[in-house]
Amino acid sequence: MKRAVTIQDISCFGKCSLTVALPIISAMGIETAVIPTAVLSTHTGGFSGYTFRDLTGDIPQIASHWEKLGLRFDAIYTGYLGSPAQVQIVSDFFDSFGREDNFIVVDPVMGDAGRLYAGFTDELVSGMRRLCAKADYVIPNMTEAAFLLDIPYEENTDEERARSMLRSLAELGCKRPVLTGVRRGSEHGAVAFDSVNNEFTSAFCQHVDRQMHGTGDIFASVFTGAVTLGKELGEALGLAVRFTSDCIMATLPHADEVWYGSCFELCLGELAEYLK
Ligand code: PXL
Repeated sequence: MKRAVTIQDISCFGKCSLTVALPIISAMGIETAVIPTAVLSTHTGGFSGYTFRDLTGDIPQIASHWEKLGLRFDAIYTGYLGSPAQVQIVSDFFDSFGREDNFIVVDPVMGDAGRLYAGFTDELVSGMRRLCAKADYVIPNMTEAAFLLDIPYEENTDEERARSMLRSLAELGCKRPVLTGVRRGSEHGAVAFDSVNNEFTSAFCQHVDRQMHGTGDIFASVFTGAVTLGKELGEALGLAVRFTSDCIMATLPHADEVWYGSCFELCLGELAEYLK
């Protein structure tokens, strides 16, 4: 059985980060260990007054116990990290648990729609840039890629601009960057660059003009699960685009009630079928 570890926060209410990654990767038949980086009452998108308990100090202790146990992971996948100090500690975790025969996915969760999430600073952006350099795969959205590359955010980025951004992302040091939020006519999708083989792949689906929280986490979780199961980059990309799009479609009838996140639960039972 394959084993992954995912390192991100728990937003107690609101569907994102660990409450998305854990069920999705588990549903793909992969043992999923977690390191919660913080506990928040809700995610930070669009609310004020949420609680935030920082668990940065626990991460090295968990890592050190796991080292004594000799634990190994086929995949290490990180998402939302709450501070530059946490980014550094996660980078140390990569040094301890990254191996020749496993891989690292960094989803540099930092913002959306051209803006950084609440509380995020330039220092976090530079830390995330360094973390991305250690990853085998990075999965920024358009906003995060613009911050990582220090270029203007453009909402409507086509495949050609996406390819040039992906080449620049690879220059940061990551072998296989994946860029989400790419537009192709009435479609929306993701483009990936395998800098080792100098190959691009892409996957698209119908664009839905609605912001939905947590879809980046759904995409990154399915993508990580698929690569953990040994799928090729193009297939993993296709699965992640398809499942994310199906979750968005399943959410639309409930869209007035579910501003805390998308209804991925309605599709979760089918996820194993996508892998056949
Ligand atoms: O979905 C990304 C995410 C994860 N965790 C927290 C967030 C967000 C996005 O806003 O606030 C706490």
